Amino acid sequence: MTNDPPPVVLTFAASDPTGGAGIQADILTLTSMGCHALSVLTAITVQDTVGVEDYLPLDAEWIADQARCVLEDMPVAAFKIGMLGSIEAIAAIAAIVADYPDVPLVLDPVLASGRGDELANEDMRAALVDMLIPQTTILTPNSVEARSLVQDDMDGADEASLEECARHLLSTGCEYVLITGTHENTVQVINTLYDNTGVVRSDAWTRLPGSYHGSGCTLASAIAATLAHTMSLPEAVREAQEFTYESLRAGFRPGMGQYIPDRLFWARSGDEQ
Ligand code: PXL
Repeated sequence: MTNDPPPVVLTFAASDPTGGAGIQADILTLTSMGCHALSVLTAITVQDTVGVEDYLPLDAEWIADQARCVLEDMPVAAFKIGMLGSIEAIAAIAAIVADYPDVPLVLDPVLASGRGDELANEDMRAALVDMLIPQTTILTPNSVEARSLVQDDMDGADEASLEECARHLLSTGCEYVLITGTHENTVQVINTLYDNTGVVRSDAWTRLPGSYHGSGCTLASAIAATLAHTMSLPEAVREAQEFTYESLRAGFRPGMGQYIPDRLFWARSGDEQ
């Protein structure tokens, strides 16, 4: 154990009352990985473990005020951005993170829930590409989101390979893209990290049988945590995937829908009892 204070990570995300995804997932993940979470709420959702019923974006000024207030008080070691709720929110957050160019930024482009409920419209997708991706250290789309993000301004996007999507996303200004392969028709789940030189690393994971709520939020927050602990980016991505995989493997099904990852899997292991 060390007495060093935990690194501080600011997450911009929406509330998910199930505790599976959203800001609740981020706070759990960051805390479990030894960080202190600052949590700026962007929207409120109404959902259960089966599906999203509705959402209410918060006023962009309220989002900006929440962030400015804590940022003037505390230095942060990383930013993580999840569901945004509105174009105005994207613009407000883009203006804030622009004031902290040296702080690593993990952008999880939340376009839909794992079950396909839409959480961002076409204009918001364009705003993400224009205003936030150019400031992003690492973008973490799943393969469906990666294809969706390039579909408006890439020739032949429909037939593009994931590598071509990654190359296009990198050309819009982020430093790294990690495309996750849960939705691909492969035996194992293959997650691939790209930068401007091509593939940086590719990790294959046993495909778990359940359907999980909040796996993307967990992975992106875990990367923010490992970066905040000053790991190199490829190592940070590897470590974050291990944490996410263990959380999913320990997942539980508290309701009638999807499984929820157990971000505190290590605290509940039976070894010491
Ligand atoms: O997993 C993406 C996601 C992010 N944020 C919120 C969500 C979801 C998926 O349902 O509800 C608030």
